[in-house]
Amino acid sequence: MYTIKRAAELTGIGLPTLRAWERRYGVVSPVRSEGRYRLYSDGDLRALRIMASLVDDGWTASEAAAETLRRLDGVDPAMLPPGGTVGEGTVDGPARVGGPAGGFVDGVEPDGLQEVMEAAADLDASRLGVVLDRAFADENYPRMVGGWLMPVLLSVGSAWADGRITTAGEHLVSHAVHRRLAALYDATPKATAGPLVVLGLPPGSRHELGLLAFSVGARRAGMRTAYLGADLPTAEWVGAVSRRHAGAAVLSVPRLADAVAAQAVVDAVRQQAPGVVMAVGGGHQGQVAGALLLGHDLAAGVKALGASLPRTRSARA
Ligand code: B12
Repeated sequence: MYTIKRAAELTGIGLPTLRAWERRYGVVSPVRSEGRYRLYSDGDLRALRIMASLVDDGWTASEAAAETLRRLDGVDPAMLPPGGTVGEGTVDGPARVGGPAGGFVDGVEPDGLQEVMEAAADLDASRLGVVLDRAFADENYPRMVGGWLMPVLLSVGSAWADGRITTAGEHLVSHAVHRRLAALYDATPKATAGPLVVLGLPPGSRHELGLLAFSVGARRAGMRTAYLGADLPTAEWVGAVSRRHAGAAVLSVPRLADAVAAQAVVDAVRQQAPGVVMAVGGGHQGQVAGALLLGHDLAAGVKALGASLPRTRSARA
């Protein structure tokens, strides 16, 4: 059993939200300790992750609560074992992703999604590698990222939240994707002139795949980039931007929980280095004020960033 603090750490959901979802929507009913403290079970955590994932994907809280209970399908969350599955427990890909309207581009399931899900469930690294290598061979990089990679990652997240794949299965996929994006980044010729663009995540934020994919696109467009990765403390952002005389700093805000830290970075850099273009991407970029919003599309975001730089670079095909 987990205390409310530990449940918040494990699910990424804030304490007031945890209490509100229990009180208003009844998605969990944690038992109480002798001292009347809430105690969450593994099943409660699973219900909370499903709810969080749906809300993150744009569902209203009440819709998300109804869907969470539907997915748990009468199974008492408290009875589910850690890593146990919900419903039939088959790995058949998500029925829908990204909210009530569905999240796939044009409603079409990405090619090979089923294989990714099965490979993740079986922890089959070779099979996963074959599917990823096939997808990464697409010469149209923005299409591969927006039309294939991001929908696949969202599906992996939903399957993990539903208990259809384990944390190990999710890590297998996200690390394999990370290695391929990092290899592409390193293989892209580096620009030697033009303003430097520093890219990274706010402190506490570890979801870097969207930003790394964007960094590859920025480098391919001829921008001079320095990718600093996940969980960068605010003082380090200020130091890096000032020391390297950066022209722009790009942060991703993948979760609502990352918005406060991202705002602190934007404010601190703007105060210390007012001439630097501050830009944000990721699902919750709209929660950050005083920065250029790069949107959700990689190619459009790269273009918008290029246009905002003091001196733009021409795109390489
Ligand atoms: C892989 C993954 C991880 C990996 C990340 C590895 C890595 N190196 O990045 C690891 C294991 C570290 C991880 C950890 C956690 N994760 Co996680 N993770 C994911 C997963 C499956 C994919 C994340 C991803 O890459 N998304 C990228 C794309 C797919 O999504 P996006 O950020 O919304 O971005 C969109 C656009 O904005 C654009 N974009 C993205 N970045 C940028 C940048 C720019 C500049 C531009 C222009 C565009 C752009 O592309 C996307 C397409 O629209 C998601 C599922 C999901 N729904 O995203 C869960 C998910 C984000 N994780 C979740 C959780 C709960 C966690 C943990 C709290 C779990 C835990 N107990 O430890 C921790 C928190 C870590 C932290 N402090 O940040 C939840 C978040 C729920 C919530 N509402 O907050 C999710 C949604 C899973 C779920 N369905 O419940 N995770």
